Amino acid sequence: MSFHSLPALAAALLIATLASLAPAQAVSEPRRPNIVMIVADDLGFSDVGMFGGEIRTPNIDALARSGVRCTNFYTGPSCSPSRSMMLAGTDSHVAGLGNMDEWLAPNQRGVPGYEGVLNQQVVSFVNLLRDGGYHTYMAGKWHLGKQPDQIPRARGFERDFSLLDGAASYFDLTGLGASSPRSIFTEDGKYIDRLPDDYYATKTYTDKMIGFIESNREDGKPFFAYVAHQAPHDPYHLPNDWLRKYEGKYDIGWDALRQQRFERMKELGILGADANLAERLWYVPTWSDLAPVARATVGRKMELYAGLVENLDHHVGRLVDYLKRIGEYDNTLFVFFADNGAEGTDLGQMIAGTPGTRDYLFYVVNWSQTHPNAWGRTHSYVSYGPGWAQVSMTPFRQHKGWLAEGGIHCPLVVSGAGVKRAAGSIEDGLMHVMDIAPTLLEVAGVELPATYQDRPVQRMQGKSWAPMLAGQTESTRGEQDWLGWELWGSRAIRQGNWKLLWQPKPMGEASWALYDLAKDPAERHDVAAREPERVQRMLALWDEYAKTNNVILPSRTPFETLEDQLPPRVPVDEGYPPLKFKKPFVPPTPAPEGKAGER
Ligand SMILES: [Ca+2]
Repeated sequence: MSFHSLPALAAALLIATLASLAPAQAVSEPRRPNIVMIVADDLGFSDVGMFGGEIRTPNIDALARSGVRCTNFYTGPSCSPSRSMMLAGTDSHVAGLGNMDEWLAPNQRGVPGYEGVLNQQVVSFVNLLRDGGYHTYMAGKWHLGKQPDQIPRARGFERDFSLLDGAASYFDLTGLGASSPRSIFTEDGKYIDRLPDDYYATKTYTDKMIGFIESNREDGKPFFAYVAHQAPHDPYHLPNDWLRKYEGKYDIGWDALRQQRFERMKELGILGADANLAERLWYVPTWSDLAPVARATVGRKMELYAGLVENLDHHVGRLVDYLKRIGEYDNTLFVFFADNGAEGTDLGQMIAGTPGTRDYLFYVVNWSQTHPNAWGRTHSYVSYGPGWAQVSMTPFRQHKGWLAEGGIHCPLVVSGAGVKRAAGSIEDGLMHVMDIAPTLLEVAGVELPATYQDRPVQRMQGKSWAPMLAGQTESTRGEQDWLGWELWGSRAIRQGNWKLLWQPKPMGEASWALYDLAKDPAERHDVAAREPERVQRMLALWDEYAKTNNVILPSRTPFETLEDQLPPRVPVDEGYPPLKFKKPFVPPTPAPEGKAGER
């Protein structure tokens, strides 16, 4: 509210008029909080400072210091399934993202729940917030459908500036591959074919969001602001003055850095004192075995990633500062999280595929800046690979795309209006991205209706965090509550501290494994053989999950040839075969001058 901007007399008259018109109880009712939800795309669990990272993130850290860090928060293993669960409050197999549109298997075509877009069986909670009197704004990546009835405007956003694709250039309209050669954007529900002259994704999304809030702030209605950053999803693109911020910083390599983060996470209380650290992926080399030139080149990728994350934090700070300036900060609830694990697959190369194909040619033409000096700039395509992704996901195993903890265990910060827990506290109860919809509806005081536009509304499977945030309950879920996952044939159930996991080879054993995450967050010890009854009980939960959500296991997956592409899976660090571990031969120092010729 900014009555102070009006002349005092006019303001006094206006207040008097409003008071005489409004019912008495409405005047005394506190205004509902604004909600700012910031999503970082593919950000790792340990990247942010307050989660143990060395990357400078003072603004996200400030939110964490004043609020709650949630250390047992789960998402889906990739972008669009997570985002569908976030908006619908249901499992992704109900909401239309049983599989990503890009990888829909032949046997899933036409099956309800596999539309590849946020389907019409679910209601986006944003529609309900809007109907409930909130302004609803979105800036950033959508990835939930491109048709007019699927875009942000149709799913509840009053104003938007949205990249409809799943990834793209940060500087221009260059798309990722031949099937989306040019990025598609909407602005306020209209498709646009031009970007602002000074466009840089992270900056522009923030500018647009500030503009949306500013445009309506005089009317006193609360707002919901969804900032869906592209950063730090690959390709890593940075403004010129951000390219060198971490130069030389990562010479220590992924093994030492992972250890450093691991220790820091224990100091901060993000991990328990006896937590363990995942084995290095068997196809990632020991850092000390890399030649200096390889270390410099591979290290440069992490430098760019870190710069991209710090830049993201910088723009989070701009939005927070703006809210402070206009006096809305104190009445705003902030939710910050990553949508899935850090990315260890080189998506650019994966799309480019085989020389001569359509995508390969697209890649050669549009992502042509392959020299390290051009990395980070327009038309370069850099992603940091599995070695650094494991650092980002310390202490977990594997990365985005998989159901090991490294694919789905993400950072979450909740702070601001309505959070009554001790500032800077850590909540380790089980939470899930599909809790967001019921939580934000409860915070906004909006009821879930039985029908929406004459259609029955799907039951929300998520649980509201509101009682936990208000300090009324200890955690959102109890020991018996459970969560399920499926993507690309990988399957998992988590109940209490136990996790039952099936992954195809070579990332899994193509059989069910059981982990006690309280003792073994790194999933190093499969205890299924020791706990047959628990396995049976959890298998029954998997059956229930699959049946309830109509899970159709895919006949094909993006990783179906992975076993042929990777070296055989062998135990790491055993020095075998010597070929892989021997130091390069260095010829002996030559004999002193004069003696060499004597034969
Ligand atoms: Ca993502």
